[in-house]
Amino acid sequence: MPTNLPPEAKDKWAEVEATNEPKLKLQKYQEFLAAVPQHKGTMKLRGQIKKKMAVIRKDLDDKKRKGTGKSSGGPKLFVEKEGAAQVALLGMTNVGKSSLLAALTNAKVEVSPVPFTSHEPVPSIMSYQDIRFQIIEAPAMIEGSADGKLWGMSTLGSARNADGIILMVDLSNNPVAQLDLLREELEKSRVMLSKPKGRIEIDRRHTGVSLRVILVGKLVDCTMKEVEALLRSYRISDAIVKISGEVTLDEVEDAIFESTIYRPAIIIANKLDIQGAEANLKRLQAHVAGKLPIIAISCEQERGLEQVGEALFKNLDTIRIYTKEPGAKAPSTNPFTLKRGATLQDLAKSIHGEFVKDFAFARVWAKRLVFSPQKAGLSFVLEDGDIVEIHTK
Ligand SMILES: Nc1nc2c(ncn2[C@@H]2O[C@H](COP(=O)(O)OP(=O)(O)O)[C@@H](O)[C@H]2O)c(=O)[nH]1
Ligand SMILES: [Mg+2]
Repeated sequence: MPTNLPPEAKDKWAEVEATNEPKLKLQKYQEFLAAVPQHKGTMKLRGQIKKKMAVIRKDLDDKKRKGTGKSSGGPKLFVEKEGAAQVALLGMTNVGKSSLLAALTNAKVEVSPVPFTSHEPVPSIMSYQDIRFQIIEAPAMIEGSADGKLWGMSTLGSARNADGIILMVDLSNNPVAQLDLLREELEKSRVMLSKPKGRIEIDRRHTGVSLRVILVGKLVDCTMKEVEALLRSYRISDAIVKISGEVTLDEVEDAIFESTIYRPAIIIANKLDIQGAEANLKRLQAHVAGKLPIIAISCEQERGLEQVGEALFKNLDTIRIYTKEPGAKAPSTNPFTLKRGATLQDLAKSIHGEFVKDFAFARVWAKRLVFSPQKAGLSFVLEDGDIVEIHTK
């Protein structure tokens, strides 16, 4: 839905962008909001701005209390990444999130029939073969989480911050409605669960470049001129904008405020042991229609739990690379984990920042190669299980 912002609002937005000083930014956000007309088309935008303001306020509050040794008492918003990938475990209260962590991970969690026992993201590590996934139990989702209700900021912050998402539903209690609620709150927070058709990156770090729009793909409902006019109406006149895939004008406007992000997800349907669960599972499967993988489990009876690790591994597009020192007989048993599509350059970077500069060539062992080992350069695309020996200059 188009936001149709008046020029005053666009001017105010330029002022928001121009400052990074928290107090001033807060004030500019406030002025921007006051200039945004209240109608359906701006609902999402207003919600988003309020959330950003809440984050700044909490930050200021935390800083103020630091010297006094007291915390603000508010929930922690993020957890530092650990392991191959961070996965946010989302679900309404009592669906069995803590039970799943207790069954699969090292976490010390509180399983409780009392609703809303977890207020902060709870991290834990789950091992699958030689990979370690970090699973974060997010505070329960409710209707309105995306608007910051209850611990909503922390719940949705966990989702944005993670590499992937588990949507957990309770099969004893209308799982279709639960799933829709989760998806809706995520969508309001601009977290998408299906791969976007296009991508927009607005890079304002460059100054003096004037406005350069690089289009590698297709504008669905507008011309290049209209895109440039829209950007300029927000006073964006010095930036590099990259558009790839299929993109609409609305999506370009979205990207000015906050980029929509895509997170791969799986659905875990719990409490398969309860009467009526099978029928609800069938309804859920029909509703999802193959768009997301569904794993049916019972934490109580420890059924189906063995499928979770593999489903995460497959759907998060993780690959494992085993590095080998030149001259060593065997590769390391502790793999580097990268995203599917990663190149030798990505590997070198994740080993050490300096490695790319010093990189001379690599030798790669893999079954798919005609000649293994094969000599390869930085642009070589890696696959799961590759063994790599990097030679430096
Ligand atoms: N019948 C049944 N009950 C379960 C299962 N998993 C969890 N529960 C119960 O559901 C309640 C909520 O579990 P909890 O893990 O605390 O849910 P959370 O709020 O999502 O973290 C507890 O009373 C659990 O014992 C299951 O597979 N089957
Ligand atoms: Mg819990």
